[in-house]
Amino acid sequence: MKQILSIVFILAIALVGCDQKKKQLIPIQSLAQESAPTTTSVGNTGSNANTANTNNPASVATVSIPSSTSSTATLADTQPSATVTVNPSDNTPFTYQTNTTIPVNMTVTDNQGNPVSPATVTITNPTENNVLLQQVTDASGNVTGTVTVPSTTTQVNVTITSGGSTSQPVVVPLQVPVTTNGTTTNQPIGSIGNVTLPISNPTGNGTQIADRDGDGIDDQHDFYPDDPKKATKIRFPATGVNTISFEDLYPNAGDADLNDYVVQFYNEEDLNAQGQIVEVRGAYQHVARGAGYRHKLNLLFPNTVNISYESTITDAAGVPNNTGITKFTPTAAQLDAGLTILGNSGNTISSQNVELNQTYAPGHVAKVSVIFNTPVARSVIGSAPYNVYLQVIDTSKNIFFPGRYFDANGKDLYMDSNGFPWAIMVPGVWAWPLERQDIRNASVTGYSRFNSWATSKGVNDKDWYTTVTSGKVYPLPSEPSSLLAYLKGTESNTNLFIAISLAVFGISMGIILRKKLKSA
Ligand SMILES: [Ca+2]
Ligand SMILES: [Ca+2]
Ligand SMILES: [Ca+2]
Repeated sequence: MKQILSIVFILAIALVGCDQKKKQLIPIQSLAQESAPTTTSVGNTGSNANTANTNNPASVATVSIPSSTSSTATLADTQPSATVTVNPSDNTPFTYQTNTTIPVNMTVTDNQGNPVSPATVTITNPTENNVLLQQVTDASGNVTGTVTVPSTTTQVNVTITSGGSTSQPVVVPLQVPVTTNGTTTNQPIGSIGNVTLPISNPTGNGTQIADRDGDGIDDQHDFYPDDPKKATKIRFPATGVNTISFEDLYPNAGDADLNDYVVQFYNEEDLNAQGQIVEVRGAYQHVARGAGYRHKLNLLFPNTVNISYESTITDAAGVPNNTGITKFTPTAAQLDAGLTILGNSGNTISSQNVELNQTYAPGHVAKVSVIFNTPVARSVIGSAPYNVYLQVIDTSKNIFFPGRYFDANGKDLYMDSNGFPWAIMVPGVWAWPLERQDIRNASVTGYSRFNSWATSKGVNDKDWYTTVTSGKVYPLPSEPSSLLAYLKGTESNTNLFIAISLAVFGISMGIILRKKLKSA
């Protein structure tokens, strides 16, 4: 009986530390020995393995990243080679994005050119040590999806797991040198392409991998090793929160103080072994309302998805607020109308939080759960923060991020007459400008490198938000954000509650067992 009791107590203690352990389970690949590939050029330079395979500098070209290893016995000792595409003539308009989404269109082959299936492709960000994409190749060795990283990220790591072992990472640069008409410039890659393993038949002959739930992702890479419906957890941002700011005068240009409606948020996704999205969670806190209008923060998914949705609302102190949404399965019409994350902004925050003399009073917190009753590919819903938008109650206008909706002439409907967006996302806890202080105006801005970033169309000063002039932005308390502090509090309380319940359960089990022993 004592043994049973101690097992239950150990279980209880394990649960208290459960969050921490799960975080440690995220597979972190060792950093590669080699950094960027040797210099590549795109153009008509002939037969070198590192050059692009096009004679037309204006078209999409493929750049090879060579393997650093020659053929060796096992996958674990080798570094695969990879290709990326680059499109020197790409002129995607700058839309003030601080993150970058890169398509992945990959076929994994061995050194004989045969597709490798099954193989697990894992793409991580070595800077933030987080998983960006993970899925098993299909029968043709293919993997399709996207990875999303902060625009400051310079490289990602790709590893291949097959036949019970994992390759060394191949380091994929997110910018490559491109030579056009004798001029070499760094260009962003257009996609991550094929990966070739320097050995043959890595799947082996029925080599068993430890895969308790049989979903095809080995236990070491499986964030949910006992749940065959889930394999990978992706968090956005990798740690902490990001900030979303809206200007609310759409369709008129705003004053660019980027504080009319501000939320801090993060998202988490659970994916299955095929890389399909099974579940999305989000936490959002309303933190500023430098506006007269009232708003709602909504989420728009394609009306074809089959989901269950719920939103739990509390105030900043964790006291439940009855404006949440009970779990329901939205119809196509309800999906088209948008799913409410946070309701009427006239009620979700008590202070505007936009003047130096306004004491910070953060607003309501929404915890959102989206369960995909039918899992969907990444292409269906896109990347976090997905299609989140502001509904302005007073004007009946919806305000979206740029880059999504265009008129018949191709003009972005959500870039204003000055070429400025109504919505911007900034990494981390970001101190927004004071009321009516235009972030672009050199004499009042708190962000001296913002204009350089904007006028260079995102090429220079990608981390403009890290240079802040205090006194010219709203004086936010230092990190961690109140959202994270709040969530940390509620999560540890929940686990503590489970632990205490289990301990009580264990004690009662002991009592029952003792009674049984006595009566026997
Ligand atoms: Ca598994
Ligand atoms: Ca699993
Ligand atoms: Ca304002």
